[in-house]
Amino acid sequence: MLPVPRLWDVVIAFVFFFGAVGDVAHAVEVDPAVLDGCPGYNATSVNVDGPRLSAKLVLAGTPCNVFGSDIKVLDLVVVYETNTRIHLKITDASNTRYEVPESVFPRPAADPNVLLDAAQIQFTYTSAPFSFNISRSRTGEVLFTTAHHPLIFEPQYLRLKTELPPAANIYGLGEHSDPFRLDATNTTRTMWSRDAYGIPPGTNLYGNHPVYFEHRPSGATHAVFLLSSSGMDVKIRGDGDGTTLEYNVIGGVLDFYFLAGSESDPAEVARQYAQIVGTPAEVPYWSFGLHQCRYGYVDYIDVADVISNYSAAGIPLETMWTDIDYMYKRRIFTMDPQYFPPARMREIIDYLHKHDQRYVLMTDPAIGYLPGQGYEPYDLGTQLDVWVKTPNGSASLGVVWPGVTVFPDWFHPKIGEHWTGEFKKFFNPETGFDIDGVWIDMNEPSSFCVYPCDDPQAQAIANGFPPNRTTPVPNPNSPIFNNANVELARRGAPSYAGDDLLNPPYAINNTAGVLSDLTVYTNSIHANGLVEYDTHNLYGTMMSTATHEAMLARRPGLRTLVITRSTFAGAGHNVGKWLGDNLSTWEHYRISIAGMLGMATVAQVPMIGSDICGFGDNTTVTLCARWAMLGAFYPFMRNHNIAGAISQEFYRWPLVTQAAKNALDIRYRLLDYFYTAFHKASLDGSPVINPLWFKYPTDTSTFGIDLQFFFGDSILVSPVTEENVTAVTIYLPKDRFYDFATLAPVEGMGADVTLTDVNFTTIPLYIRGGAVLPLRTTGAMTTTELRANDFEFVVAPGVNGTAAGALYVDDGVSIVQEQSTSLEMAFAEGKLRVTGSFAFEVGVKVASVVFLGVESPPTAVAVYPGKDNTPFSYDDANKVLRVQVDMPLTEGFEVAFH
Ligand code: MIG
Repeated sequence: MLPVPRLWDVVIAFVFFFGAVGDVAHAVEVDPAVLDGCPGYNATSVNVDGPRLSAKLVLAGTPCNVFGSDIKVLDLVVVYETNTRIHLKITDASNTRYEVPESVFPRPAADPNVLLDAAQIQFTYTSAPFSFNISRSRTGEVLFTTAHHPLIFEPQYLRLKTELPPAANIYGLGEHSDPFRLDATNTTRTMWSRDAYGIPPGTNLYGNHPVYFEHRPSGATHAVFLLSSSGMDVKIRGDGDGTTLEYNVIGGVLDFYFLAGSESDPAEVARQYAQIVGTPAEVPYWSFGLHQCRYGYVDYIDVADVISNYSAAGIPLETMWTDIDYMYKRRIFTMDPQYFPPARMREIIDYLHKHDQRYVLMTDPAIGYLPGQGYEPYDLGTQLDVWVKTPNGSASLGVVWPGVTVFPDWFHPKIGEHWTGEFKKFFNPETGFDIDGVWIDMNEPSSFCVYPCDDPQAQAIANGFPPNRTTPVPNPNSPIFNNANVELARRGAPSYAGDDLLNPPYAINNTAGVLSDLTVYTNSIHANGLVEYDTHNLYGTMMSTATHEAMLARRPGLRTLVITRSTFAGAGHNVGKWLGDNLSTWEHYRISIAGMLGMATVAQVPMIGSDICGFGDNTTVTLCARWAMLGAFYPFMRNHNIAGAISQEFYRWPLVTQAAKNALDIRYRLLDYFYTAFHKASLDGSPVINPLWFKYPTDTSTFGIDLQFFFGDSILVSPVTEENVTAVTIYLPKDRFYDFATLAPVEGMGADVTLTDVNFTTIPLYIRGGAVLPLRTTGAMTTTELRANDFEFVVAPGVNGTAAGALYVDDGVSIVQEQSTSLEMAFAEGKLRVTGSFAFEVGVKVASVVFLGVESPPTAVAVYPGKDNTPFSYDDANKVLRVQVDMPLTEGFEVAFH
């Protein structure tokens, strides 16, 4: 029997997406003069105790009450936490206000021995009216100043504004589809998680990372992080006289971390930010392989065909994915018996595992509201009482894929029991579906309802799907589940008396519309009396953590791969992310680089990638070919497509097949190089993807570049960026490079270079001088096979004639490694030294060492330990010396030539 096409998907997707993009924003523009005319505060009772300063801030005049009543007295606490970090917090002196809970975001410890004399940045202040500066100690340069812009602190409106240099170089404040360097003349970055089909620029998207890096032409970079999950608009405005950056926050407290960064090495600021949000999780080695996904694989035969087509085409497919299509009536933790019969699905998963391939399934947070129907995920969660609640204690309802739904409350003490329990059952390796990773979606959280949820459109969706559904749509505010615990749990929690949690006086620029549109109502209650209004932006990260833990419980001791859509600061410590519903357009191909830089480099979420060949709309052959190659340099490489669009697996067109094969071959050769970078990131937060200015911090031409980037520290990726074009103009900084294809030296002149004849199966790559790259030798259909390939070390000296690199090898999957191998490679004066620890049995050898930029053929080459006269070959055209070394990775060695 042929499966029936899932028309409902298309109908729902259409209605939903139409609804989402049809909404208007409700931004308020306030005359800046009104805000600057507010009285501000005076600092009194200032008390300094070592690295800690505290003060009372007392309202300094007639309240201006712009969006509520000015709070009369505030507490200010400033702590020098480390030599490079100042923590500044302003709260209401007399009322508890919401703060991001420690359970979600553990605060970094302060160095008890911090020395003020060694502090790289300074806090100074003026008492009346209160304002403060953060400046760089060595130079006195002001990095942040609130002078001239009074602080405003009202129950639902907090405003703090700094002045910055003209045309300031500001990066971050993601997630967004804006240029990597934000437009300093006019940018508003709104923080409010939103299901953002089509990822429009200038709008709030799925994730929220209220941190920015600011880079100065001197080469210095610092960062400012506002630890707040409240909705906010960060407004950047500027002209020739200067730039201002203004926080407009609708709740919580002002909780800032100022990071000194460095005067010469931008990566340092990323490492300092990692000290606050946590270093990124190490992911399994296999997760760097190619992932294939789509929405609309309508049955298990589709899934199986894709797996075999990849193999027939000779394209290495590491991991197969399945979207919500597998679920029975779109209910999580179910398998559709007709289209995805469990026995067949187990066969597919077994097949994949036997071939060293993997499988990933999607899970959504929303759980079908199906009382009395024997749907365990709902029934058990109801027993445990773990749903987000309305103010009167009933479950807060929405409309998502399964129809009317409830939403797990990740704050609930028993939610782990529920979520992990369902994972253990459904994804049980013995009796369930033995997935290798999880994809979590719709966790903004997304709902199809605009506010209030009784509008005809949402009802039409709910009534239309699933077919023959009989469950009525209850009014979400009706008291269905009376729950005494809610009131108990609220004791001691912040008071919201008088606050308007649905329509606050200051409306952030939420593209979805009002705060409760297309999500859980903002007056909903979480455990401990927390409200959705304050915690909305944490939902995706909390689901991520719960899912990471559920996966750990299934496979104890193994690293997890969880790919989430919504994130908050710190998410990268446990999970990876994809950049949501892009479109199959060149604009989205290009913006994917900025999106990746924003997450990998600034936000510390390095396991990141965009949907390759584009999610919405139809791709073109050349777009997909170019994207296969660009995507080979995303940390997370996944082809994904919307239901209804033309198929875009890499084997669909010969050109794309060839492009994908070429790029994957390079990616796999570089995999241990990249894995080594990831390992370093997990230890200290060093970025795995670098914008050009990270490597050339005083070259102002690099500051705005977001169509080129470094994969790791040393591979410059410069993709072609337009349709039907075989040329690209790129910037080559003043430095020594090597063409990755020919290995020939290339002198960067600090100027644009136009590359021509870049055919549709080639992506321009350069090795940055100064690197020793541990490449795998070519040819592998899985990462398991790849790990049986020998190494080839490529020595690419920089302008000063030296080069250095590292190689880290472990078992690729365990959280705790009993043994690992960690090498350092250093080259100078014709000699490469390989040293390190060799505890992990790598099982392969370094077959050859390739020296680049060797001006003339050597007279002799020696390998130690080994023989004095080692065979070599020399390529005069490209200045490449190739030495066959055949050294096992069990001890150090040297290769010298003269
Ligand atoms: O409302 O699961 O971003 O990747 O294919 C759309 C179906 C729901 C949105 C995700 C997309 C996924 C789709 N999902």
